Amino acid sequence: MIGKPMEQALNKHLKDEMYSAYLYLSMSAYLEGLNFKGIASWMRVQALEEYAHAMKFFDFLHERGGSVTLLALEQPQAQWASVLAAFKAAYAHERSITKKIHALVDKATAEKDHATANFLQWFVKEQVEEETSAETIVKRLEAIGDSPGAIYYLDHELGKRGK
Ligand code: OFO
Repeated sequence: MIGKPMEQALNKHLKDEMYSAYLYLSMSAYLEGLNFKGIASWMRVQALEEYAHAMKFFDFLHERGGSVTLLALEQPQAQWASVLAAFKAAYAHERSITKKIHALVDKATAEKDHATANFLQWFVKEQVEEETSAETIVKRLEAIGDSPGAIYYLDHELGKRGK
């Protein structure tokens, strides 16, 4: 049975993962508005992945005999200055999620909650991938600069994700 402080911390993080989904869905809507259908689709797939992350917390809490409490989500930002600005925000968001995951690992270790510490290892690994994928796109967009041909090529390429 999971302890109450850890139950609360995992419920808070479940919300953070749902917020990640909400934020990326908002970015997807922004990108649709710019008519970058492929990049918008990439973000939409990312939002679904975040929902799946949240559900891992949902299921783990139940498996451990804990309760799930769905907390209120903040309204995400809706506009960014550019596609690059949106991806820089996504990269910064992933880095903040990594810090939160690491803090949860520290908490689980301090409380000798080995089951939770083990569960969180999947997320430690996942965050390495999440940061890399956001950072790679930021670097590509920085290299592209104002070249319309290159950004439409990227739009086409990112649109293949999940298809
Ligand atoms: Fe983007 O990895 Fe979950 O939040």
